[in-house]
Amino acid sequence: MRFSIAVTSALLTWTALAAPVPDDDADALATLNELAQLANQTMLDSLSNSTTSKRSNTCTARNISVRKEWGTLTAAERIAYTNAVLCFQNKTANTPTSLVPGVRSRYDDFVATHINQTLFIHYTGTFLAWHRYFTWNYEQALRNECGYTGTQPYWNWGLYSSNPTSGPIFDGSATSMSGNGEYIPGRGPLTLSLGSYPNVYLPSGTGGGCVTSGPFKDMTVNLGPVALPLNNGSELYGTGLDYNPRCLKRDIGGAINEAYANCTSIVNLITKNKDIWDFEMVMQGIPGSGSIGVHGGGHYTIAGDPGADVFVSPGDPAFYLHHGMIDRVWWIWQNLDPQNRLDAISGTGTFLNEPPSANTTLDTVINIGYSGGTNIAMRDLMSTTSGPFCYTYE
Ligand SMILES: *[C@@H]1O[C@H](CO)[C@@H](O)[C@H](O)[C@H]1NC(C)=O
Ligand SMILES: *[C@@H]1O[C@H](CO)[C@@H](O)[C@H](O)[C@H]1NC(C)=O
Ligand SMILES: *[C@@H]1O[C@H](CO)[C@@H](O)[C@H](O)[C@H]1NC(C)=O
Ligand SMILES: *[C@@H]1O[C@H](CO)[C@@H](O)[C@H](O)[C@H]1NC(C)=O
Ligand SMILES: *[C@@H]1O[C@H](CO)[C@@H](O)[C@H](O)[C@H]1NC(C)=O
Ligand SMILES: *[C@@H]1O[C@H](CO)[C@@H](O)[C@H](O)[C@H]1NC(C)=O
Ligand SMILES: *[C@@H]1O[C@H](CO)[C@@H](O)[C@H](O)[C@H]1NC(C)=O
Ligand SMILES: *[C@@H]1O[C@H](CO)[C@@H](O)[C@H](O)[C@H]1NC(C)=O
Ligand SMILES: [Cu+2]
Repeated sequence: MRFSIAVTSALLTWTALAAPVPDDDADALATLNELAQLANQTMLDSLSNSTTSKRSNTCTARNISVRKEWGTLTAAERIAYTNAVLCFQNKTANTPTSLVPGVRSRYDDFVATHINQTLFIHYTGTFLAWHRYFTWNYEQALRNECGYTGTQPYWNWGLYSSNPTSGPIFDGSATSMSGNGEYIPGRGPLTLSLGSYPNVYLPSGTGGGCVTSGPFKDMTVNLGPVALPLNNGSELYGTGLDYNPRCLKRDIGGAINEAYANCTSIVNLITKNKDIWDFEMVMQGIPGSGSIGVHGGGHYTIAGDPGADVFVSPGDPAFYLHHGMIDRVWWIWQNLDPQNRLDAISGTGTFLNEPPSANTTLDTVINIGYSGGTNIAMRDLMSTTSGPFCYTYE
């Protein structure tokens, strides 16, 4: 008896030391994992059931590909991924320089596309599906053009949320996505302005300068800025399309991550918003509410240049791990009630419907320009196991 108590408390101590989430968030992490398993099982069951399946699936439970959290990848798998990204940054661009003078690589094709379409893919009915297609094409390009054999990893923001640079994604090691920028002291908050809504002030992180170590230490950011908030109340503007080579800057910190993208906030987003409009607005932060949602939470945890620039944010390779998680959260939400949620769409084709535009529907066609892909209808982007897709999440 004494022995088993001693063993149990030793295990608890070990768990507490190794725990990547604070105690008050640990239950929410367990709940999030349960929700993911339930969603996954429902989805896998429907793959082989023509009664419940809303689509003809070409995907089976046997050959579906599985996207994983960065921390669960082996060191070799992480390095294979970052090597593929470096390779992609060294491949010739498809975008004509007559259209975008600053593109220097295939990687930049994706950045240029996102810059070009920013006002038609955020706070729109296409937001989730567009970023699903964008991220999937990036994953496919890494595989087809750079020999990557794995899947797109994701960043579960709730892990290490109070100290993200202590976690495996941002610890700056050779097996990370590179870490923080060099610390630049004395900076004020990041000021986010959105039309006539009150400003949102976000605490600065513990970096601010160029990334100092890891795979992307020597990376060159070529495009941007378009609208880059600085930590002194002003914003740097540009077209974003000209050649503007500079280092990758980050300003990672725990305050934004913990306040907006902890496990509890992820679980609440999924469970408290039954309607797609509420779900996608809470995820992106309801303007005027003061919240930036988990979407803003992830982006401004990375921050820096181009991470804090809404237009140019895919210029930081961590973007795709962040949007992997955005997609995973949508996938969980959808598959908790697929009959009602798989095809749920709300919103229009313009940022906060400004200027007013038509409602997005299943027939709305999107594209990702010179990044790749085709013109594709929303209908084909709603399920991760039909249309072009055949993947699930761990
Ligand atoms: C398919 O789903 C229906 C409705 O949920 C269920 O009644 C049926 O048993 C399922 N069929 C199979 C083969 O699992
Ligand atoms: C998975 O297997 C099914 C049935 O064999 C096949 O039709 C489909 O093309 C496969 N999909 C992938 C992505 O391998
Ligand atoms: C970039 O590509 C060139 C030729 O395509 C190759 O010689 C060079 O080694 C590559 N550099 C890196 C860092 O992959
Ligand atoms: C903020 O910093 C930028 C870049 O260092 C500088 O150009 C700008 O003048 C500063 N703005 C204010 C209001 O201090
Ligand atoms: C977790 O996130 C929610 C919503 O974003 C927030 O209200 C709460 O204060 C956060 N928890 C911590 C410990 O910061
Ligand atoms: C667009 O969607 C809104 C909100 O769902 C709805 O009230 C409106 O009637 C729709 N407009 C058209 C033209 O379908
Ligand atoms: C930007 O979008 C417009 C309108 O969709 C398109 O014609 C143009 O080719 C796009 N440019 C790039 C670089 O993708
Ligand atoms: C979903 O199913 C796949 C395939 O069986 C599995 O590898 C993966 O871990 C599952 N994910 C969850 C969250 O249960
Ligand atoms: Cu985006």
